[in-house]
Amino acid sequence: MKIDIISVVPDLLTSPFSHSIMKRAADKGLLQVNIINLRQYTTYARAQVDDYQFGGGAGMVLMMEPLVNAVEALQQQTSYDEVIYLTPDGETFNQPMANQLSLKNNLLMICGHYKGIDQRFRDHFVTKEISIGDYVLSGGELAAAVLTDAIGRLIPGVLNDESSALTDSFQDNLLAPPVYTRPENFRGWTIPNVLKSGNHQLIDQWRYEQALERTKTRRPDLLDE
Ligand code: 6GU
Repeated sequence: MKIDIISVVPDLLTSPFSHSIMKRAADKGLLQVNIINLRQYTTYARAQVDDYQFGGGAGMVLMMEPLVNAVEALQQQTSYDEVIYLTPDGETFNQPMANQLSLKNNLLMICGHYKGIDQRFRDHFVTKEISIGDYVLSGGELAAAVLTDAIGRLIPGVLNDESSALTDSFQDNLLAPPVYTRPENFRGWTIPNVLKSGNHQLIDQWRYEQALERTKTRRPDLLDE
Protein backbone atom coordinates (compact mmCIF):
# COMPACT_ATOMS: atom_id res chain seq x y z
CA MET A 1 0.00 0.00 0.00
CA LYS A 2 1.05 3.56 -0.65
CA ILE A 3 -0.12 6.48 1.48
CA ASP A 4 0.67 10.00 0.21
CA ILE A 5 0.12 12.83 2.69
CA ILE A 6 -0.12 16.48 1.66
CA SER A 7 0.80 18.94 4.41
CA VAL A 8 1.91 22.52 4.99
CA VAL A 9 3.94 21.33 8.01
CA PRO A 10 5.68 18.23 6.61
CA ASP A 11 8.22 18.27 9.46
CA LEU A 12 5.45 17.09 11.78
CA LEU A 13 5.34 13.83 9.84
CA THR A 14 9.04 13.00 9.45
CA SER A 15 9.42 10.56 12.32
CA PRO A 16 6.15 8.77 13.18
CA PHE A 17 6.55 6.11 10.48
CA SER A 18 10.23 5.30 11.10
CA HIS A 19 9.79 3.20 14.23
CA SER A 20 8.45 -0.08 15.50
CA ILE A 21 5.67 -1.67 13.45
CA MET A 22 5.48 1.15 10.90
CA LYS A 23 9.20 0.79 10.23
CA ARG A 24 8.82 -2.96 9.80
CA ALA A 25 5.97 -2.38 7.33
CA ALA A 26 8.22 -0.06 5.30
CA ASP A 27 11.24 -2.40 5.50
CA LYS A 28 9.11 -5.30 4.25
CA GLY A 29 7.90 -3.13 1.35
CA LEU A 30 4.30 -3.45 2.52
CA LEU A 31 3.69 0.22 3.24
CA GLN A 32 5.20 3.26 1.60
CA VAL A 33 4.42 6.66 3.14
CA ASN A 34 5.30 9.84 1.22
CA ILE A 35 5.01 13.30 2.71
CA ILE A 36 4.33 16.06 0.19
CA ASN A 37 4.92 19.71 1.04
CA LEU A 38 1.97 21.73 -0.27
CA ARG A 39 4.21 24.80 -0.70
CA GLN A 40 5.98 23.04 -3.57
CA TYR A 41 2.80 23.37 -5.59
CA THR A 42 1.88 27.02 -5.13
CA THR A 43 2.11 29.52 -7.98
CA TYR A 44 1.97 32.46 -5.59
CA ALA A 45 4.84 34.58 -4.31
CA ARG A 46 6.65 33.61 -1.10
CA ALA A 47 5.19 30.09 -1.33
CA GLN A 48 1.80 31.35 -0.19
CA VAL A 49 -0.79 28.58 0.20
CA ASP A 50 -3.52 30.25 2.28
CA ASP A 51 -5.58 33.42 2.22
CA TYR A 52 -8.31 35.29 4.13
CA GLN A 53 -11.81 33.91 3.93
CA PHE A 54 -14.49 35.53 1.81
CA GLY A 55 -17.12 37.12 4.02
CA GLY A 56 -14.57 38.00 6.65
CA GLY A 57 -13.69 36.33 9.91
CA ALA A 58 -10.57 35.20 11.69
CA GLY A 59 -8.35 32.48 10.32
CA MET A 60 -6.78 31.61 7.01
CA VAL A 61 -8.03 29.08 4.48
CA LEU A 62 -5.93 26.85 2.22
CA MET A 63 -6.40 28.00 -1.38
CA MET A 64 -7.65 25.96 -4.34
CA GLU A 65 -4.66 26.28 -6.70
CA PRO A 66 -1.89 24.73 -4.59
CA LEU A 67 -4.18 21.90 -3.46
CA VAL A 68 -5.44 21.17 -6.97
CA ASN A 69 -1.93 21.46 -8.47
CA ALA A 70 -0.63 19.00 -5.89
CA VAL A 71 -3.46 16.48 -6.24
CA GLU A 72 -3.49 16.57 -10.03
CA ALA A 73 0.30 16.18 -10.19
CA LEU A 74 0.14 13.19 -7.81
CA GLN A 75 -2.77 11.67 -9.74
CA GLN A 76 -0.52 11.58 -12.83
CA GLN A 77 1.59 9.04 -10.94
CA THR A 78 -0.97 7.23 -8.84
CA SER A 79 -4.60 6.21 -9.01
CA TYR A 80 -5.98 6.78 -5.51
CA ASP A 81 -8.72 4.62 -4.01
CA GLU A 82 -9.65 7.46 -1.65
CA VAL A 83 -8.77 11.13 -1.28
CA ILE A 84 -9.17 11.66 2.46
CA TYR A 85 -9.49 15.07 4.10
CA LEU A 86 -8.69 15.08 7.82
CA THR A 87 -11.13 17.40 9.53
CA PRO A 88 -12.90 17.63 12.90
CA ASP A 89 -16.27 17.68 11.07
CA GLY A 90 -15.59 14.39 9.29
CA GLU A 91 -16.86 10.91 10.13
CA THR A 92 -15.32 9.70 13.41
CA PHE A 93 -12.56 7.18 12.73
CA ASN A 94 -12.96 3.69 14.19
CA GLN A 95 -11.67 0.14 13.80
CA PRO A 96 -14.12 -0.92 11.05
CA MET A 97 -12.98 2.09 8.97
CA ALA A 98 -9.34 1.11 9.59
CA ASN A 99 -10.11 -2.45 8.47
CA GLN A 100 -11.77 -1.21 5.27
CA LEU A 101 -9.01 1.24 4.40
CA SER A 102 -6.31 -1.40 5.01
CA LEU A 103 -7.66 -3.27 1.96
CA LYS A 104 -6.96 -0.33 -0.41
CA ASN A 105 -3.87 0.07 -2.60
CA ASN A 106 -3.32 3.82 -2.66
CA LEU A 107 -4.57 6.53 -0.32
CA LEU A 108 -4.10 10.28 -0.49
CA MET A 109 -4.53 12.24 2.75
CA ILE A 110 -4.92 16.03 2.89
CA CYS A 111 -4.06 17.80 6.13
CA GLY A 112 -5.93 21.04 6.71
CA HIS A 113 -4.64 23.92 8.79
CA TYR A 114 -5.87 27.20 10.17
CA LYS A 115 -9.61 27.45 9.37
CA GLY A 116 -9.39 24.57 6.93
CA ILE A 117 -9.49 24.32 3.16
CA ASP A 118 -11.63 25.91 0.44
CA GLN A 119 -15.02 24.13 0.37
CA ARG A 120 -14.79 23.72 -3.41
CA PHE A 121 -11.79 21.42 -2.97
CA ARG A 122 -13.82 19.29 -0.57
CA ASP A 123 -16.74 19.22 -3.03
CA HIS A 124 -14.74 18.28 -6.11
CA PHE A 125 -11.65 16.32 -5.03
CA VAL A 126 -12.20 14.78 -1.61
CA THR A 127 -13.89 11.35 -1.46
CA LYS A 128 -13.86 10.81 2.32
CA GLU A 129 -13.73 13.17 5.33
CA ILE A 130 -12.44 11.74 8.59
CA SER A 131 -12.05 13.04 12.16
CA ILE A 132 -10.19 11.17 14.90
CA GLY A 133 -12.42 12.35 17.75
CA ASP A 134 -14.41 15.16 19.29
CA TYR A 135 -11.64 17.63 20.06
CA VAL A 136 -9.74 20.12 17.90
CA LEU A 137 -6.13 19.70 16.75
CA SER A 138 -4.04 22.48 15.21
CA GLY A 139 -3.89 20.60 11.94
CA GLY A 140 -4.62 17.29 10.28
CA GLU A 141 -1.05 15.92 10.51
CA LEU A 142 -1.36 14.06 13.79
CA ALA A 143 -4.71 12.71 12.64
CA ALA A 144 -3.10 11.50 9.38
CA ALA A 145 -0.39 9.82 11.46
CA VAL A 146 -3.06 8.11 13.58
CA LEU A 147 -4.88 6.82 10.49
CA THR A 148 -1.66 5.66 8.84
CA ASP A 149 -0.63 3.71 11.93
CA ALA A 150 -4.05 2.15 12.50
CA ILE A 151 -4.37 1.20 8.81
CA GLY A 152 -0.74 0.21 8.22
CA ARG A 153 -0.57 -2.36 11.01
CA LEU A 154 -3.58 -4.17 9.49
CA ILE A 155 -1.92 -4.76 6.10
CA PRO A 156 -1.40 -8.54 5.82
CA GLY A 157 2.17 -9.46 6.69
CA VAL A 158 2.93 -6.36 8.74
CA LEU A 159 2.32 -7.90 12.16
CA ASN A 160 4.48 -10.91 12.96
CA ASP A 161 1.70 -12.83 14.63
CA GLU A 162 -1.23 -12.40 12.26
CA SER A 163 -3.65 -13.29 15.01
CA SER A 164 -2.51 -10.40 17.16
CA ALA A 165 -4.55 -7.88 15.15
CA LEU A 166 -7.59 -10.11 15.49
CA THR A 167 -7.40 -10.01 19.29
CA ASP A 168 -7.00 -6.22 19.50
CA SER A 169 -9.46 -4.17 21.48
CA PHE A 170 -12.41 -3.15 19.24
CA GLN A 171 -11.76 -5.82 16.61
CA ASP A 172 -14.80 -7.73 17.91
CA ASN A 173 -16.43 -4.81 19.78
CA LEU A 174 -14.75 -6.00 23.01
CA LEU A 175 -11.89 -4.38 24.89
CA ALA A 176 -8.76 -6.52 25.21
CA PRO A 177 -8.35 -8.64 28.37
CA PRO A 178 -5.52 -7.99 30.88
CA VAL A 179 -2.07 -9.41 30.09
CA TYR A 180 0.85 -10.39 32.38
CA THR A 181 4.52 -11.21 31.95
CA ARG A 182 7.43 -12.25 34.21
CA PRO A 183 7.98 -12.24 37.09
CA GLU A 184 5.11 -14.38 38.28
CA ASN A 185 5.29 -12.75 41.70
CA PHE A 186 6.25 -9.09 41.99
CA ARG A 187 6.14 -7.68 45.55
CA GLY A 188 3.53 -10.27 46.40
CA TRP A 189 1.34 -9.26 43.45
CA THR A 190 0.69 -12.54 41.68
CA ILE A 191 -0.92 -13.42 38.36
CA PRO A 192 -4.21 -15.27 37.81
CA ASN A 193 -3.63 -19.01 38.30
CA VAL A 194 -5.58 -19.96 35.18
CA LEU A 195 -2.82 -18.45 33.01
CA LYS A 196 -0.40 -21.06 34.38
CA SER A 197 -2.81 -23.96 33.93
CA GLY A 198 -1.67 -24.87 30.43
CA ASN A 199 -5.32 -25.46 29.58
CA HIS A 200 -5.86 -23.27 26.54
CA GLN A 201 -9.59 -23.76 26.40
CA LEU A 202 -9.83 -22.55 29.98
CA ILE A 203 -7.47 -19.65 29.28
CA ASP A 204 -9.46 -18.55 26.21
CA GLN A 205 -12.65 -18.69 28.26
CA TRP A 206 -11.07 -16.65 31.06
CA ARG A 207 -9.83 -14.04 28.59
CA TYR A 208 -13.24 -13.77 26.99
CA GLU A 209 -14.90 -13.28 30.39
CA GLN A 210 -12.36 -10.63 31.34
CA ALA A 211 -12.84 -8.84 28.01
CA LEU A 212 -16.60 -8.88 28.49
CA GLU A 213 -16.33 -7.62 32.07
CA ARG A 214 -13.96 -4.83 31.07
CA THR A 215 -16.22 -3.78 28.23
CA LYS A 216 -19.30 -3.79 30.50
CA THR A 217 -17.67 -1.51 33.05
CA ARG A 218 -15.61 0.76 30.79
CA ARG A 219 -17.43 0.87 27.46
CA PRO A 220 -20.98 -0.47 27.79
CA ASP A 221 -21.84 1.44 24.59
CA LEU A 222 -19.77 -1.09 22.59
CA LEU A 223 -22.05 -3.93 23.70
CA ASP A 224 -25.18 -2.14 22.43
CA GLU A 225 -23.85 -2.11 18.86
CL1 6GU B 1 -8.82 15.10 11.46
N1 6GU B 1 -8.22 17.52 12.32
C1 6GU B 1 -8.19 18.48 13.25
N2 6GU B 1 -7.66 19.66 12.93
N3 6GU B 1 -8.68 18.32 14.47
C2 6GU B 1 -9.21 17.14 14.74
C3 6GU B 1 -9.26 16.08 13.83
C4 6GU B 1 -8.75 16.32 12.60
N4 6GU B 1 -9.85 15.03 14.42
C5 6GU B 1 -10.13 15.42 15.65
N5 6GU B 1 -9.75 16.68 15.85
